[in-house]
Amino acid sequence: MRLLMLLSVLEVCWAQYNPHTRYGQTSIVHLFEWRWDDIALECERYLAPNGFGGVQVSPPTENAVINNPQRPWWERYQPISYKICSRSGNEHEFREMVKRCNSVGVNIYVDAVVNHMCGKDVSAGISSTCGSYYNPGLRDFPAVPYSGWDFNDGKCKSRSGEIESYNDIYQVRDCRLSGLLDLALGKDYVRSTIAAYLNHLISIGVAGFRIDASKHIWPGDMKAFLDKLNNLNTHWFPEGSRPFIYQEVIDLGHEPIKSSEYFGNGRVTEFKYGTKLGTVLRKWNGEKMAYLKNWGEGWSFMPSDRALVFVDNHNNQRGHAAGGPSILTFWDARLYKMAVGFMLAHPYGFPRVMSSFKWPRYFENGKDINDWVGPPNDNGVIKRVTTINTDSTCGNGWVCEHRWHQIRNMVIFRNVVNGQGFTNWWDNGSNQVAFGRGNRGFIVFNNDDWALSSNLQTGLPAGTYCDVISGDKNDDHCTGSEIYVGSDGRAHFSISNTAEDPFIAIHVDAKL
Ligand code: ZXY
Ligand code: CA
Repeated sequence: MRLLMLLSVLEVCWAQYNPHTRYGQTSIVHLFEWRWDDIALECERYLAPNGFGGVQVSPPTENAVINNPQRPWWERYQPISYKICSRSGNEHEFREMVKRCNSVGVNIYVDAVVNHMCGKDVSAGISSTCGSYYNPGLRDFPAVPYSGWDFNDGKCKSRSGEIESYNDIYQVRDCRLSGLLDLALGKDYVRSTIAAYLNHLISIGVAGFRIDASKHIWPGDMKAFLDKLNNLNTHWFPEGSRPFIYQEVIDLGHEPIKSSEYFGNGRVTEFKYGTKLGTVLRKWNGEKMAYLKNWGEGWSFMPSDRALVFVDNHNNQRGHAAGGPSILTFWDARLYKMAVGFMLAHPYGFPRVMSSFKWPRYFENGKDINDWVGPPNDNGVIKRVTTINTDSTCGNGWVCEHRWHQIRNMVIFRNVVNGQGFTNWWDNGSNQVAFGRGNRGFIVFNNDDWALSSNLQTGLPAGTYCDVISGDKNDDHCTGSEIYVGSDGRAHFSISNTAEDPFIAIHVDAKL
């Protein structure tokens, strides 16, 4: 009996739901389209010192070079081989990044594009990031190798061979997603080839995978290749650690395919999270922050221990893939910081922070005609991330939301309150809310059109705390505002509705 209990505890600890972050780090950041050498530097100079647990990196494989439009970001979602060779760097640079990030306790998670190869109409040749030959028309990818037998052309039952209806679960899994050649994941050869690619990355030292387009893979086929994966490299991780798995399933509740079908394989992206949080903060559809009291499963989200949560991702921030108008991004910086702050303070799910590049957003008839634009580059070569030391933000077109001090300090807040419950909720029945995390941290928001001035129970020990949104704790003083918690745990908060950042967060590591 005791042994069984121990085994089940071990299972939870080492299983595919566990991100294996180190030192009690509780979130990860997506460094979208960054070069491997820049990520290595960022791990050392910024992510490790500020408590980030890991990085989701862009797909590392060789991909089709698309010239019409000119090198879009989405070309990296059109693999043509599993050589580690992309605009972010070669295999040597990738290995150096993994080694340098692991050495400072920051994990690497790879975006794995395994549902498909490139589009069927891409022309044959060597227009690929590593010069490998491929012929999509003939289903020939000799650098893998894959041939006609390895695709679902025969299995797909739609008239065009494309996914024509998301109401037909067979089409969604067996047909082409906007022309992308659909791999036959029912075949053992394809499963083994994918597992060999992922095992290569595991041997290099990565900690897990985002499985792109998971909705388009049968859950059983997913399980079949995941079961072939090795445990994580014991040079960096405890013996018996399974790779962390989070599956990209866009389930807003309107399609027959449900996130829950994938829970057995690992975590799943909760797309309702950012869609709903954006709606609440924008005060659309009569939503208000007071309704966030039962945020999480109470909003019919998936179980917290299965959820990978985010305010925006690389698709929906530019209107792609379930990118409804409610999604908040760096373009709406004030509300965005509140949303990310709320996400990081709230115990629901495992959070991923987005880090973007700017693009020349331009709406025509409600659509951003530049939604395809790729990362900052010189003649196709991705630009380095330059950091501006005075405020530690970024230049060269990189947004670096993870370096905004409000977001960085909330990443730290989440680590400080790790393991604490959701306590001392307060709201004014409108858009002023507050909650604590046990006796470790407390956060207050004012999204109303009038000032907040309230005496609230924080649950914290008496003392003077630095607000980590308006500033930092610097040795023996606060660079922003100070909050005084009395011996009864209560404190007075005032937040102007016109404040640059209308929220305040305090925690025990920022107490004077
Ligand atoms: N793209 C534009 C132009 C090409 C890329 C587009 O209009 N696509 C047609 C709509 C289908 O959207 C796509 C979805 O997943 C992808 C796509 C894709 C996954 C990929 C590569 C892709 O085109 O090109 O690896 C998609 C899947 C869903 C869903 C909604 C959208 O509910 O299950 C895009 C690119 C989107 O819109 C994209 C790219 C990478 C991703 C992703 C979406 O990881 O999630
Ligand atoms: Ca498929």
